[in-house]
Amino acid sequence: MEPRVGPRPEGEPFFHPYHHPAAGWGAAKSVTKFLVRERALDGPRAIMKMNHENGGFDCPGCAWPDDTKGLRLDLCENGVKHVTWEMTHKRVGREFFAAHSVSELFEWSDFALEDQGRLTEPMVYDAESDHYVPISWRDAFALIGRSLRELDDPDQASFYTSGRLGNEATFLYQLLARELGTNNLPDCSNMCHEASGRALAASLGTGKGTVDLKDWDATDALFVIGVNAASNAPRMLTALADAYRRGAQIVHVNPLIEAASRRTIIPHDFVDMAAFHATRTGTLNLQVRVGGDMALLRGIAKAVLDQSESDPKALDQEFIDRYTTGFEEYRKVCEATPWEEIERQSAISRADLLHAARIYREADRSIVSWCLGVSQHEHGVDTVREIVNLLLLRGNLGREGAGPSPVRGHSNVQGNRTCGIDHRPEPAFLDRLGEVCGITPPRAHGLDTVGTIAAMQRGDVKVFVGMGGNFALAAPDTRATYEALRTCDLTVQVSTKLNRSHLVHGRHALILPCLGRTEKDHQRCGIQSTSVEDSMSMVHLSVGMKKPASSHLLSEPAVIAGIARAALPDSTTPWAWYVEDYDRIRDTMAQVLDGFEDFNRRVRLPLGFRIRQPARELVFRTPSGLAEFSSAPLPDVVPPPGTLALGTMRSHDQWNTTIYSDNDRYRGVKNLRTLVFMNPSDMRERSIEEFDPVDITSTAKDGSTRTLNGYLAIPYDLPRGCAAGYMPEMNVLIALCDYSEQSDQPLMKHIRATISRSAGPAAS
Ligand SMILES: Nc1nc2c(c(=O)[nH]1)N[C@H]1C(S)=C(S)[C@@H](COP(=O)(O)OP(=O)(O)OC[C@H]3O[C@@H](n4cnc5c(=O)[nH]c(N)nc54)[C@H](O)[C@@H]3O)O[C@H]1N2
Ligand SMILES: Nc1nc2c(c(=O)[nH]1)N[C@H]1C(S)=C(S)[C@@H](COP(=O)(O)OP(=O)(O)OC[C@H]3O[C@@H](n4cnc5c(=O)[nH]c(N)nc54)[C@H](O)[C@@H]3O)O[C@H]1N2
Ligand SMILES: [Mo]
Repeated sequence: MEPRVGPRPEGEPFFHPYHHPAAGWGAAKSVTKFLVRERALDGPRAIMKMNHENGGFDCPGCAWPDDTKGLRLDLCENGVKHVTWEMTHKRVGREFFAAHSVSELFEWSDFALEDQGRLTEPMVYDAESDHYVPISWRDAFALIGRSLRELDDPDQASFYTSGRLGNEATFLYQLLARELGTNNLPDCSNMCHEASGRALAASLGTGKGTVDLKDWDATDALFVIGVNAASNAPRMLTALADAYRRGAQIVHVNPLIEAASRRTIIPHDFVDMAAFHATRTGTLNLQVRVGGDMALLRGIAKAVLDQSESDPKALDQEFIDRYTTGFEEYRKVCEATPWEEIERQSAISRADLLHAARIYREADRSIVSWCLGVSQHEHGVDTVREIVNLLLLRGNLGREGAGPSPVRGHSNVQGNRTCGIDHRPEPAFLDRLGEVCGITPPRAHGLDTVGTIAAMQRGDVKVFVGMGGNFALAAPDTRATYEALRTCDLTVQVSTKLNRSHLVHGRHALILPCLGRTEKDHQRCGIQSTSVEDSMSMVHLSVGMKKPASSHLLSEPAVIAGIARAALPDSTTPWAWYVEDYDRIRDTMAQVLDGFEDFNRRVRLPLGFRIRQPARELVFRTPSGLAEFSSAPLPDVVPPPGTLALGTMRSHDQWNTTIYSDNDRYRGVKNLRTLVFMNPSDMRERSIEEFDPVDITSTAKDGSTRTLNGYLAIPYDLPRGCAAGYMPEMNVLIALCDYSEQSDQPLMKHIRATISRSAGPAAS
């Protein structure tokens, strides 16, 4: 049994469906409790500086863009928690590590590990005592440098990025890897939106969405697919409520009816708060089968095409003729897909599909927005391409209020890719990088997240560097990932807080503590700022304002430069000079990266700048030079008899592997994370009652099975044949070989599972 992830519950497991509006007083109460617990009572002062038009730091929470109206204090419960989590007064020093061995700490919950507070000084693993002991920065860098230099091949090292690394550090990090000679740059995006990037690039010649918040403000119909916005992008609630007030249609597509699809009270609407006045945030809910989104989208497209026979305005034929290719083939595929198949695969009735199609047809401008409910599937790429197909039918691209709008996760995950974190880099990018930086970048594709773990298993990766994140816990196949990390010669984790990845380590291991985004970054030429890019391609500066948690912390650029200088003694890259003044990094980036011309000036404009999106201007960098319809066949996603399609997701009170409590407010759950939400009929069929302990067994593509015992069953309103539970606990069930052939993403939203009543006790 794996150690517990969440804290020790404060009471008995509790479940009762939640009927209050999202955000509002529930959020305010939860924030207050959290501020008190973290003893971060200067939190509110810091929060006033967050996401500010001029200066201030970027919320390290999600990648939802800042409100461009400037005046509103646009923040959310989870953003506040995220910032206070970093600003906690608690500290982990050398005494802590002296008092607790690594084996002891391994038994602690993940909550308890992070709850110890901020890391304060570099530590190295001492195998003899099984403790982490202090090490100087210089010796730490020397150890990494030596380990990297001793490798037979630079491809024996792998450099992971979690999506909050700022753009400047990102650029230095990929430069380090490529100067060493490897494209092994796995990142959290490999588990997150890889499918979206690949699909958008294939269809439109850009890996990103094309809309911004102004478009959200102007659209007539919003389709929100596979995202739990109230918890994971709470500032979207503002946009949804505004859209509803304007009279826009808002269609939510999700197996679960999530809080954001109902009503909200926006915390910064003080009058609404005082009056308990809630605004609706949805006009139609479609409870799609897990993995059934492509069928649903095809159903809408088919209805629109049917309608076009009698109503020529149903399609934007002029747009289709002028800007797209592949339409006739797509029309044929839609015609050839029978309604019965669409209904069976999507679990949505034809009547509901026609209703959604009418909304889409009657809207002048539509936006389709999506997140992990779409991307973390075997057919994630085809599904995102189907989203684009649907948009193209009515020319919903390249004009105000219309287009695709993926919701990114980590605050700078999009910027990481823009700035070079890519295990499959474009040759043109490598050419420019080589030319400007005077290096010879490797050309062969590198390893992604799953590829890195598999290479460790084979003994092919020996040095692992984690630049933020919690690789051990976030990656699939927990037990296999642990074993893989333990085969490494050296594991290095650059982190702000203690986590599982420090305790699942190689023969040698380092914990390198770094500054957080809220903290002042003092370098030779003064206080430094870093830039980030949000979900809508806006790039802006972030400047920390807090005194660093410890005087021994280094910034991420300084850590990377330290490693580079030790690993590449003959490097002509001016690593130390770059770190003295990040403007110098930005000047180099301006020469290498598309859309970053005049970077230093433009990033200092009050709201930063938007990276040009060719597809937004109807310029398509595809082989045909046009937007390309795709005509993929519908996959069969109906689970075989007796099995369920089990998806993993976040609770309200967690940030990926960081767990704040055992509660999931909007789903009505308290004091419980080891649960599985099931359809009541599926429970009855298996003689399972509410809170019964159950065993969950997954079957992988290679036929191997994995089991979690003693999870508690919770009856929930979701389609038959579907079930859901929490990440990261359920990563135990996802085999390493269970990744999408289209995107290489682990199948985190579709585990083939059987569930039965346990003979044993409940998991604790
Ligand atoms: N507070 C908070 N904010 C976060 C995060 C966090 O952990 N906490 N994580 C950040 C990160 S890295 C990311 S990537 C995002 C993640 O944001 P989300 O994508 O919202 O993340 P999940 O919790 O995985 O929820 C996925 C949603 O998809 C639905 N779903 C599951 N399967 C399907 C399906 O087959 N079809 C459809 N249509 N829907 C489905 C689930 O019911 C759920 O509502 O949030 C970011 N923001
Ligand atoms: N089963 C399942 N698994 C999933 C998912 C899922 O839906 N289901 N979602 C996947 C997704 S979308 C993602 S993005 C990944 C997330 O994977 P990761 O990004 O690897 O994980 P996080 O939990 O976000 O990382 C938390 C850690 O980051 C460190 N940290 C925080 N702030 C900073 C900082 O400023 N600098 C540095 N250097 N470190 C910092 C802290 O030490 C903290 O412990 O998980 C993936 N795993
Ligand atoms: Mo993510």
